[in-house]
Amino acid sequence: MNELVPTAAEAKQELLEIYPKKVRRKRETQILANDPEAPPVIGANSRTIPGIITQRGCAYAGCKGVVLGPTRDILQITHGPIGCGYYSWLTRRNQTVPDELGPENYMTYSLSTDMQEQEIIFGGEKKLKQAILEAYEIFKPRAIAICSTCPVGLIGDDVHAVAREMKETLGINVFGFSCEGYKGVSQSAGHHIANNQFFKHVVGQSERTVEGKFKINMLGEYNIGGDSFVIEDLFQRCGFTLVATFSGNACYEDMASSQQADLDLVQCYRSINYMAQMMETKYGIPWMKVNFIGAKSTAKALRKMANYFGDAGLIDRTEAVIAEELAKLTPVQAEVRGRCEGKLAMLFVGGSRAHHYQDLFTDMGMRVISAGYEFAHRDDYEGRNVIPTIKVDADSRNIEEIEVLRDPAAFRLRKTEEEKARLAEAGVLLGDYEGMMPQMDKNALVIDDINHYESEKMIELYKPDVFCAGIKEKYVVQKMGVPCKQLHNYDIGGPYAGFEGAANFYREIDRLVNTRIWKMITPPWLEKKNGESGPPLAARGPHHLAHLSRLAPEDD
Ligand code: CFM
Repeated sequence: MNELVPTAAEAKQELLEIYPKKVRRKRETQILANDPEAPPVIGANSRTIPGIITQRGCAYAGCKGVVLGPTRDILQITHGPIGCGYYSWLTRRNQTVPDELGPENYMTYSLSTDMQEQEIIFGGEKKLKQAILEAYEIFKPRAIAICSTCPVGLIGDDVHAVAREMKETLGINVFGFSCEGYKGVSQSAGHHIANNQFFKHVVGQSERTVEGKFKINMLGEYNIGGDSFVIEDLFQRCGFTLVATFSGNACYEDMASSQQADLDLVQCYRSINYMAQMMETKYGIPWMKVNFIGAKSTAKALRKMANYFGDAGLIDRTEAVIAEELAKLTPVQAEVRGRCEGKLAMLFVGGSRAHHYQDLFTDMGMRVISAGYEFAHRDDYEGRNVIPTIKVDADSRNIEEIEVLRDPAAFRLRKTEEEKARLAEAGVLLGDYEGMMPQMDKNALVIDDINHYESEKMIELYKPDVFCAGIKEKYVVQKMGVPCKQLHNYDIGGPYAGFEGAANFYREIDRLVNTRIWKMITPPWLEKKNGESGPPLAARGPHHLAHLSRLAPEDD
């Protein structure tokens, strides 16, 4: 039995071996040994090869499920056959607390036009109108959003025309999303489509004046397992005024007045960077990349925010909150470190968590030996500076790029170029994201759009102590004797954001990697042919990772 784990090159070779030539040529560009100093060019955001079992979702999932889904009082109607509405119903564990600005909560409902063959043949617009009227009668919402599924685009229903007509008839905001599942190559297309429509139809629609001194928007935080609640609490204690979150625990009114903020925070860069850029162009709001996953990264984000505003009182309060939280967290960190230090993690998640959650593992002294996104773009891996060199293919060209101009009435320059340069010198970088690769170890394997076969192979080759992925992978992985932590919906866990969330995560991972149950499971590749079991995975001795040279971890 080989006690040594393979080098990155050997592992890559093993992963690719099974593929026919053409497939291998493509996957070769998507599986890379990392170099944090000079991130290699990765093949990303391209079509999955048919026949491969990808973990990706569709554009409808990215739009309806991800960006629109977490809002509580925008009534969402799925125009399509019932399955799309049904399977996007409450599966993402978004939470919300209604308040006086948005007292309704429609999250527990799933509304669909339930298209039948009749509508596929003769058109579904009539049924959509009827559904909107019916929904309005029952709920009297302040806004209705219509999400398109594949057949809507295929048969040519004009959801936007229906939305305009209904807006006129009902006197409330009604808007549609052309987020047919087949758009683009993954849910990433749906994010972009959602950003565009939110920007066009919601941002700037409210007349209310938001009071508060240090006004911010939180973009790309979707309140899975209560993360937003933890972050909101930190903001409040430090003295920031949160105008809107896109879109965790958000209501229509919040989002409609978000143009009044003086700083946009971008957490999940992949799903919402479009919004940040459009807001900056139209209203003059600068944006800053933050990460509230991990103790060090949370502290860093809060400090950057306070320094952006530069107010002494705000800076002091922020420091006091950080100190108070770290005093509670440090003993937990020390305790779990004793049991988790040096253990190995792999993360294959969506478009930002594969990066963000590395900070939590670093806090615990664990090592990330491989990570990758399902649907991110090159900038999420290599950093924003590569954007000009990204080849735009036909799939991306199909997604609308809306032209945004400065709004002469609403534009207000928050920071001049000199002020921005001064802030950058002080470590407060605006409008930038350095990507995942610069933060990972040299020679760690970076894998884009990992598929089912490769996941199994990676576990066999590296025997990680924990594998982070989603529900599609979870039970397959656990049957191999390796714990799988779901980083999409957190299973029943969370929150994991901020300091409080970090403590939850440390404890949970500690339990997962140190429980003895895994020692009782024999992975399939060790099973003997005659039905007799070989030694369990955990009996295979320590990991040898000589080929990974450690780099001092830097937060984003
Ligand atoms: Fe952003 Fe997300 Fe993610 Fe995402 Fe997602 Fe998600 Fe994700 Mo699942 S918006 S890219 S499309 S952080 S639903 S809350 S966990 S794949 S890594």
